[in-house]
Amino acid sequence: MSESTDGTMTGAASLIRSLEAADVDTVFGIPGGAILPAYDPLMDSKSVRHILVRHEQGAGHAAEGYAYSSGKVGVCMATSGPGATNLVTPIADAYMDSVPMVAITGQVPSAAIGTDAFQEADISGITMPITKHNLLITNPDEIPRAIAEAFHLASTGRPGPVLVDISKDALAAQTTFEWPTELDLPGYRPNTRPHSRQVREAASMIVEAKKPVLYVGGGVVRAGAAEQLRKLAELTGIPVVTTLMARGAFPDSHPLNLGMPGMHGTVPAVAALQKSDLIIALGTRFDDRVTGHLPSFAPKAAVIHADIDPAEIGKNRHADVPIVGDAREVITELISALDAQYAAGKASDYEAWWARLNELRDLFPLGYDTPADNEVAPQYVIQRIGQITGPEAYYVAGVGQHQMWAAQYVEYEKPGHWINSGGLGTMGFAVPAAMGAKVGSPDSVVWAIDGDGCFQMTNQELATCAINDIPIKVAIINNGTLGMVRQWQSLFYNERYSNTDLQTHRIPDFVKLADAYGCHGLRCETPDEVDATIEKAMALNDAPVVIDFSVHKDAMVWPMVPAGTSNDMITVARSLAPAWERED
Ligand SMILES: Cc1ncc(C[n+]2csc(CCOP(=O)(O)OP(=O)(O)O)c2C)c(N)n1
Repeated sequence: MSESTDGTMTGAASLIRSLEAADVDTVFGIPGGAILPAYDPLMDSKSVRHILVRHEQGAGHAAEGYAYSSGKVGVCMATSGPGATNLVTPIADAYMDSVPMVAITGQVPSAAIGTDAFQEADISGITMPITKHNLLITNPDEIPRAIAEAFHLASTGRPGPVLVDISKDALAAQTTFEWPTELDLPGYRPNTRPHSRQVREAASMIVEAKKPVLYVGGGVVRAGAAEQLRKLAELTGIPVVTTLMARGAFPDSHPLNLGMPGMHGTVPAVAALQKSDLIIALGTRFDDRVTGHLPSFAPKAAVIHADIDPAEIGKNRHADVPIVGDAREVITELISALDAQYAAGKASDYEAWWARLNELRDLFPLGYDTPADNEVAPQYVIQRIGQITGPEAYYVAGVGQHQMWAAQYVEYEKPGHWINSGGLGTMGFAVPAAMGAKVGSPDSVVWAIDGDGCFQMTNQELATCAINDIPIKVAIINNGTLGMVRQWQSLFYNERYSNTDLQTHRIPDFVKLADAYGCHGLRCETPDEVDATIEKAMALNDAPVVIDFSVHKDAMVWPMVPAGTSNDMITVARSLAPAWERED
C-alpha cells in the first residue's frame, strides 16, 4: 500500500502526488529496479498518464517535443544507472535549446551510494554541467519541495532541464505529503523587467541607425513574444532574421522577413547581419553557426543585446547596450520608447538599406537544382510536405541536410511549430520528439522530417506511437547516406567518402519496418508520386505513417558558409558567391 488512511504514505506516493500537484498530465519513461517503487502508485494516478517508451533517450526527446507543442514542462522518468545515463543526451539537448524539462531518476539506496552498487551512476554529477539545476534526494520528506522547485526552475527565467534523482529507500520510506505554497530559492530571481534607461538608449540608437537588423532567436519563441516582435518590426520597418531556433517567431510570409541567417542561411539574412550598423539581438546567443568566424562577424555593427540570461550577454560579442529581461517585456518597453522617439519628431530612414537587401533578395532567392534521371530532389519533397500540410502543423526534424532543408523550405507562420535539435544537433531527435509533440497537441498534424541515418537511431519509438495511438507522420528523406557528412566530404575531403554510405536503399526496408511496427508504410521513388504520397499520408490517421522517400544522394545544402570562415565567404552554390564587397 502506497497511501494509508492516516495520511502517511510512501515517498513514491508523495512523488506521484507531487507530479499531480505540479499539473503533470504525461510522463514518458521506462521502469527499473531503483525507480520501481514510484511506478506502483503511478498506476493509480487519475491524472498522470505514463507512456512506456522503448529507450530512455526517446523519453527525453518526447518530453522536449511535448514541451514545445503544449507550452508546459516535459517530464521523463528512468531508473538508476543505464536508465539515467540514457537520458544524458536529451538532457544535454534540452539544455542547449532551453527546453523546459524535468527528469526524474531512481537512485540506488542511500546506504549504497558511492559503493559501485548494481546500476549505480552518479547521474547528478554526470549531468551537473548540462542541467539548469539538479537535486539528489535521500529524505522522503523533501520530495514535494524538490519537485515543486524543479518545475519552477525548469519553466521560469531561461527555461531548461532539471534533474531530480531520488534514492530507492526515500521512495520506499514513509512520509507525509505537503505541497509547498512558497518556494525559497536564494539567489534565483530571474530578472524579467528590463532596465528602462537601457531600453531608452536602445530606442535612440534604433532611430539613428541606417542599417539596423532584428536578429531574433529562440528566446522570442520561449517568451511567447511573437506578437510583440511583429508590432516592433512593423512599427520600425526594420528587417528581421530568424535563427534556426526562431523559425516561425516571425511569419515567413511577412515582407520584412529575410529568412534564416548562419551557415546555411539565406544571402539577404547573412548580409543583413554582416553589413549592418546596428544589430538588435533578441533572445539569441551569437552562436558560432550564425556568426561564423567571430572576429570578422558584422564588423561595423553596434549591438543591442537583450536576453533573460545575463550570462549570454557579451559572451561571444560585446554588447554596446546590454538589456537583461524577458523578450516579451523588453520588446513591449522598446515599442513604448520608440513611440516616444517618433512622437518627439525623430524619424528613421532605412530606404537605402532596404534597396540593398531587396537587391540581394532578387539576386539570391533560395533554390535548388532538379536532378536528372527522374530522381527526386529532397528539397522538393520537404517543400511539398509544408505546402500540402500548411502552417498549423508541427514540423520536427532530425539532424543533417534534411534538417536544414526543413528549416529553409517549409514556410513557418507560427512560433513553436518548428521543432529541432539546434544547439546539440542530436541525430535521432525527430521520431521521439514528434511523438511528444503529438501527445502535447493531439489534434494537430505532426510531421517528423527525418534522415535515413537519424531514423535508424530512434525509430523503435514507432512501437510506442502505434501502441499508444499517437499517429505521427514520418517522412524519411532517404538519400542512402549520412548526407550532411557526405556533403563536407564532397566539399572539403576531395570526395573521399569515408564511412558515410549507409546503403539504406537496400537495408533496412523502411516500408516493411513500418509494417512490423504496426504503422502504415509508403514508398515514393519518383517526383510525380510525391504529392499523391503526401496526400495519402495525410488521409491516414488511424496509425502512424512512415514514408520512404528515395531521393537524390548528391543534393547539397546551399547557401553555405564553411565552418570557421567569415560570413563574407558565403557560397550560394558550388563556386558561386555573391559579390557584395563592392559597396563597402
Ligand atoms: C548522435 C549524432 N551522431 C553523429 C552526428 C554527426 N552527424 C551530423 S549530420 C550526420 C548525418 C545525418 O545523416 P541522415 O540522418 O541520413 O541525414 P541527411 O544529412 O542525409 O539528411 C551525422 C552523422 C550527430 N549530429 N549526432
